[in-house]
Amino acid sequence: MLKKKGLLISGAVSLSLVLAACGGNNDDNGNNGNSADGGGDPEYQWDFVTEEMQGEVQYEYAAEFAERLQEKSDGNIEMTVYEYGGLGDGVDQAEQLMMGSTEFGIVSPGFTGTMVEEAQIFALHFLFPDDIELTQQILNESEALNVELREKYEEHSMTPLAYWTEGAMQWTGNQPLRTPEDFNGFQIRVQNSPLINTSYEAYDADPTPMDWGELYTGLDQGVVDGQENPIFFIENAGFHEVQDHMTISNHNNYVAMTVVNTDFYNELPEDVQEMIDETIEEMREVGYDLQDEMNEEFLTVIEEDTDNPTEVYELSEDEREAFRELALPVRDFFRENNGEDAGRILDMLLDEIDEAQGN
Ligand code: 6CS
Repeated sequence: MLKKKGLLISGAVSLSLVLAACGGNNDDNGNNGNSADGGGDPEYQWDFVTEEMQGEVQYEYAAEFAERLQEKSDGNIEMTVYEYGGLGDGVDQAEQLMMGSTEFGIVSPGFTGTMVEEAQIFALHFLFPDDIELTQQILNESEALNVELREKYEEHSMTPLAYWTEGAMQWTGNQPLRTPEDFNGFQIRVQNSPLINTSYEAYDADPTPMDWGELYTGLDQGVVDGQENPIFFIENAGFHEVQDHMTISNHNNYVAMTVVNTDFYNELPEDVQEMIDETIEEMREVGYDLQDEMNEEFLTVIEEDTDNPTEVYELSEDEREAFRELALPVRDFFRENNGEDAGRILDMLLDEIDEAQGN
């Protein structure tokens, strides 16, 4: 059995050491003080940290983002893109963005669950439409997220420039997961967000926060019984190798954010900010297509992997309804426990979702 995770992490660590050795002395804007006349060093040298490995959605998004900015700026902007592990785990990376030691990053709201209370909104199951394209449209246009939640993040010096989907989340387990009863006492690995815990406690499960770097071994050794993720990530991280069952539940959407440190961004010259904003807009379609293609491709790979057989079961609408009923009261818990603006932001988002669905 191939331990993909072990191989990948050692790659990330060695990459970070090489990159750290190459780091320069930049000012607060990542400006190295050199002029940008041909042949010189780039005017700006920034870091872009991701939570995934080369070949996966976040890394490929970041690499493309970096390339486009380099081209647009005629080489004056150079970004170093880091794989997962290059600068620590998911929570470390969010903290570095907050402190400004990293300029850009892709952050899963689950890793900021203890910093920005209202951001735990993404932990609510059955909130976004099942239609991923429509969900992406809502993520692009939502005022609740792009104005109100953005302000909440900015209080912690992180500016989410875009929210984007990495696909619907599915469950894997060491047993079939078809009814809420199947979750009774089931130890499910979750990201470090209290509301994700509450969402699983609603099914009587036993949620266990863990970084994904420890998850392959955790599943293999029975430290946890299962986990949730989009299909491409389940395959790429090799979780299906150590799990016998995968449930197509579509119980939530995996939302990632492209984040920039707030002070760093606000202090950039206007034309540089515009270049960044323009690239963010272009990347919406690129990010969508990346996850769309990978989620489709890797479902087939899992289904056809005879060396590591995984029983794939798709929940019926009635079966999903049993989970939805238990998940709905968690919205009230969110309103009451996740910051003074939780209820207002949730209501705004629910109205926006209704409108997008034509209700
Ligand atoms: O489950 C996780 O923690 C990881 N899942 C994805 C889809 N991306 C990175 C993240 O850290």
